[in-house]
Amino acid sequence: MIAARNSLLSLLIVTGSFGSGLAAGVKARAEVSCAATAKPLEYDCTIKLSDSRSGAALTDVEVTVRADMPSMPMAHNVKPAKAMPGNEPGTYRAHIKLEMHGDWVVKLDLVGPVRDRIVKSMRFEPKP
Ligand SMILES: [Cu+2]
Repeated sequence: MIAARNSLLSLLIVTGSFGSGLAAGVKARAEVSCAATAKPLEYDCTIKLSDSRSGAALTDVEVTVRADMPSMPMAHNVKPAKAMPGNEPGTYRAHIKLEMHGDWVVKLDLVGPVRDRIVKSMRFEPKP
C-alpha cells in the first residue's frame, strides 16, 4: 500500500544511527523530514533529535547537514548547512539546496552535548 503524497513529503526511509563507537556516549536518534520549497531543489528540513535510549529531547546540539548521492560518486558538492534550533526542544531546522532530485544520503553531524553522526537515505522529489 503506497501512502498518498502530501506537500510535506515524508522522506524518511531509513532510521538508525551510526555512532562513533564510544561506549559511554549518548547516541542520538533523528527523525528528518524535508519539505520542498517554492524554489526548485531547495528544501526546508525539520530534524528531531532524541537520546536513542531514554527518548529525551537532545537540546543545544550543533547540527551540520550534508547531502550526497551514493549513486553518483564525486558528482555533487552540496554546501553543508548548519541547522538552527526549532520551536520545540530537540528540534532543529535546516535549509538545504540540492543539485538534482532523486535518492540522496543525508548526514547529520552532531557536536556539543552529543557527538554523533547519523546517516539517512532520503528521496527528494519536486514540489507536487
Ligand atoms: Cu546526482
